[in-house]
Amino acid sequence: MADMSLYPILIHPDPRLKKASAPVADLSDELCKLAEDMLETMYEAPGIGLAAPQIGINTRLIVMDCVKEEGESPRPMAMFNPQILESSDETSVYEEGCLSIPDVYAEVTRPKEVTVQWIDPKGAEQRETFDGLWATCVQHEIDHLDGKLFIDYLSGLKRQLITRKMVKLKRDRARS
Ligand code: K2U
Ligand code: ZN
Repeated sequence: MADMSLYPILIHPDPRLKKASAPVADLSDELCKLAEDMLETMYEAPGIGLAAPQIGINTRLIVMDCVKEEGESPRPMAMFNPQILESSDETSVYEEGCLSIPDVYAEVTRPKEVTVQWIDPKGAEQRETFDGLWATCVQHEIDHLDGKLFIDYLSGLKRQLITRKMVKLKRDRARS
């Protein structure tokens, strides 16, 4: 395998997680290599999604692989400039987590189905409608590109408690 590199994942609170990311102007080999490294970082975490801002790169690139059933072949996806074209009125609730907010889980309500358009690593424009965990994940990742975290959907009090917990976690990690 070409030499892959793992990236450290930023932990909330971090200003880079709140910044809106810039669209990709031109696809390049290094951006495709970045997508490969992000998939490697995601699988190692482990996670089912990862957005470039989470590794401190504010560009509009997300990776996903929500295949969870053992034995099913994985479906690694890299999406440049993903855009939600349509969202269902019907919603679904999922207990979400975030690799940038470790060990915190909370219910988030989102549209059940979304139609997404993006550019793939070959530079081709793709469009697909997602439902289930894929729909939840792609919305969670696109939020990251807009500097939005799943805790932003919670009450101010809950968000404050979680942020304080993360500040303490970062302090303890810095000490160890
Ligand atoms: O973006 C991220 O931080 C990775 C997220 C993606 C995600 C969050 C909520 C719901 C679906 C996807 C996760 O931390 S990946 C870990 C995970 C694994 C299985 C199910 C939910 C979350
Ligand atoms: Zn996240």
